[in-house]
Amino acid sequence: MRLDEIKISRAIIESYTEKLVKALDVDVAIVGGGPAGMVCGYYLAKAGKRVVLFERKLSIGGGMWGGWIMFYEIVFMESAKKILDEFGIKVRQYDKGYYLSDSIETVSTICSKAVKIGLKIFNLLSVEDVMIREKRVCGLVLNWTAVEMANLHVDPITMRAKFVVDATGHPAEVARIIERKSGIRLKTKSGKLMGEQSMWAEVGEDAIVRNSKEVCPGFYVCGMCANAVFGGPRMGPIFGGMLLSGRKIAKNIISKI
Ligand code: 48H
Repeated sequence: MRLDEIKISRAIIESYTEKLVKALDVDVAIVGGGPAGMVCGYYLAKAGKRVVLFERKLSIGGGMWGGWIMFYEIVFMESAKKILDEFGIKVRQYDKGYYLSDSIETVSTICSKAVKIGLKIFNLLSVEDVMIREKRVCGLVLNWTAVEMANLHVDPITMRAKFVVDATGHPAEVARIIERKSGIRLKTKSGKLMGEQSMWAEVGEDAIVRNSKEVCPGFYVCGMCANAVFGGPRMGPIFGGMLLSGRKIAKNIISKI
């Protein structure tokens, strides 16, 4: 059989376009494919929800690949072990209450299981704005990351979602856009972003899960973004809170759809 380049191009264009069109109107849109966003997407997809995840970079996994200062190990506590066990990730006990996993196995397994169960992941797409109707966040405005990087003047596309989740990590990018543009008072103490605090692993881990919640109608945060929005310390290479917070937001949204 001879290979036809045009047929290859047509196959890719048709298949990708079909996926993108389906992503324009969904139950949940997640921004950011780090550990929190992916775990959130996994549980939503597992519950049969129509859920898409948009990731700016070529690769999914956010800050988890690098483990701790490029040592590809992550640490987590007993409370998150169940999630790693559910994914079938190899876990080693280091000491009482301290567990380790290989960050590369962890990222690739979570990603694989999430996609296989139905999470639609779009890489190389950056969220640059949101849609708001009657003071409720109801969609996202997206552009190709390549357009963003080249600083080209190219208009974006728009998609609708019943719920939007900001899982963009430290920068809390979507929350910042809403704060800057919407005039909506956020459900934080000040009504604005509270900002991330300095390293304190024990407090930060608990705070991440507590702070993973609704920020304004239609809009939730999970992962590192939650502490940036509601104010909480960073925690270094402890990743249990990211997984627990992603699962919490998924459960929260599932109960509302
Ligand atoms: C599309 C975007 C956009 C955008 C960003 O940083 P992440 O890994 O986030 P989390 O919360 O899942 O995990 C945090 C963890 O990695 C971490 O940084 C920890 C534990 N730090 C502790 C410490 O003390 O430092 O992933 C966020 C993802 C990234 O892949 C970004 O590329 C992506 O979101 N992203 N995608 N549109 N506008 N902004």
